[in-house]
Amino acid sequence: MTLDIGVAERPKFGQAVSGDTYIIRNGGPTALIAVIDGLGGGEAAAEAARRAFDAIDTHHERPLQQIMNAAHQACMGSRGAVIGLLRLDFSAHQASYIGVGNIGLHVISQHSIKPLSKNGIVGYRMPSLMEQQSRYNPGDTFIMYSDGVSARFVNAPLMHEHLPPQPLADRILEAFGKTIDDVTVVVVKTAAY
Ligand SMILES: [Mn+2]
Repeated sequence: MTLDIGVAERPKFGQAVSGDTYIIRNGGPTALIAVIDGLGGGEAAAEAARRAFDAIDTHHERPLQQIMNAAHQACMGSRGAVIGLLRLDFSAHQASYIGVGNIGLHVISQHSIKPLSKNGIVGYRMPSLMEQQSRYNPGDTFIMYSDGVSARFVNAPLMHEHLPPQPLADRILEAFGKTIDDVTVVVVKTAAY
């Protein structure tokens, strides 16, 4: 009801498993959206991503910093991961973001919302975490993606086609997904008034 969701993902060319994964926890007054990229490739990357997934899933209602720290603990001894955490508060129309490592977030909004991820590796080297908060307008679209997606998509003509989330995710993957890395694109469109 509150979110229209589209997801497109595929493993690196020649790999059976992806080291990327994602979480969407929606259904209350807020939602949590996470994109996780286990470092390296194949099974070891997938194992790191699974550990992060479980920690985030368990703690998904906590503040973002606590969720990220739980993932950090869980990923110690694994390959490590890069993670983006987005919280949407549907009544305050507030978006909060924490990203560690190369996860991208692009927001289609009248507001200028440009949250950035910080350098680091979850499980190894955590930067100081600061939640970046912005107001959004109902109807805004949030696109989170792993580094298997070229960030050039944000300037592509397809961004002006007003596509619903699933076709938009599919088109971004198709046109801007790299074959040399795992690819994940998560698109969530907030409900308009
Ligand atoms: Mn990657």
